[in-house]
Amino acid sequence: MAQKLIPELLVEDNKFCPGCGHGIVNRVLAEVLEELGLADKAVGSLAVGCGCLMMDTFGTDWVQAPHGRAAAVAVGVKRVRPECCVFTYQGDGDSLAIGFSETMYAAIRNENITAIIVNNGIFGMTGGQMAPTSLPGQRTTTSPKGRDAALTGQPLNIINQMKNLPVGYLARGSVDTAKEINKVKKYIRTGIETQMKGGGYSMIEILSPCPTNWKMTLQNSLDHIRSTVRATYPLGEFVKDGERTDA
Ligand SMILES: Cc1ncc(C[n+]2csc(CCOP(=O)(O)OP(=O)(O)O)c2C)c(N)n1
Ligand code: SF4
Ligand SMILES: [Mg+2]
Repeated sequence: MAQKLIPELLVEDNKFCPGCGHGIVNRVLAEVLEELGLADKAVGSLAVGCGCLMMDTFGTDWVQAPHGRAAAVAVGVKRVRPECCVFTYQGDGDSLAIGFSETMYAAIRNENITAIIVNNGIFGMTGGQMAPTSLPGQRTTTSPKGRDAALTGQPLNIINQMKNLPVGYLARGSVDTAKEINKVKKYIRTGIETQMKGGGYSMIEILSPCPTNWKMTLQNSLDHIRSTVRATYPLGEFVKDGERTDA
């Protein structure tokens, strides 16, 4: 019988909806931590959102922060246990709405942690409300006629907010194709390596489908990321070893 190559860190099947991008990000993160020999040294910080479902299924140590505060908690853990690999795992609503201040100040202080932000353009867990990342015209339960950018502002591009700061590593990936998933893995690996060599703050934003709240099939969700979402949120590495790659 074929061997199942599942990382040992994935101790149970995930609890996400079928087709959710969180499951892919979980898998890639588990592979990176194991390949770098960090599985026993990793401490995750999460707060609210569908990502929290991984607390039961992803076998690292976890700290549950209040809504939005995962970065502040991760900073505390890293400062007292600098030998640990400390990461946040958050959705766009949690990290960029109520948690925007904590997310930004960890970057402004160039704290030596790795932030993973799963951008599905919506508040997934609570039923599909508008997030700071929702696209203009995007229909959500709180913008039933489509997001009006004149009223609610333009979508928040967190990499643009951070890329002029003295941070270690910034990248944006997507799980919409196998090729991009491989790049997400490379980005997460580089972010964690940056942290472990004391290279400062690293953040990897990952475009991800929420077929349930987008009310789309998985295929249409992936096509939508490729055809539309990526135009607002371009993919690639933006800061590496503390240097802008596009400067
Ligand atoms: C103090 C507090 N206010 C509001 C909520 C409701 N809440 C739960 S998850 C969430 C945001 C989820 O969106 P996101 O972070 O984008 O994660 P996703 O589920 O989309 O992955 C909110 C506002 C809460 N749990 N606690
Ligand atoms: S609601 Fe959306 S983000 Fe949450 S598990 Fe389902 S597909 Fe994933
Ligand atoms: Mg979200």
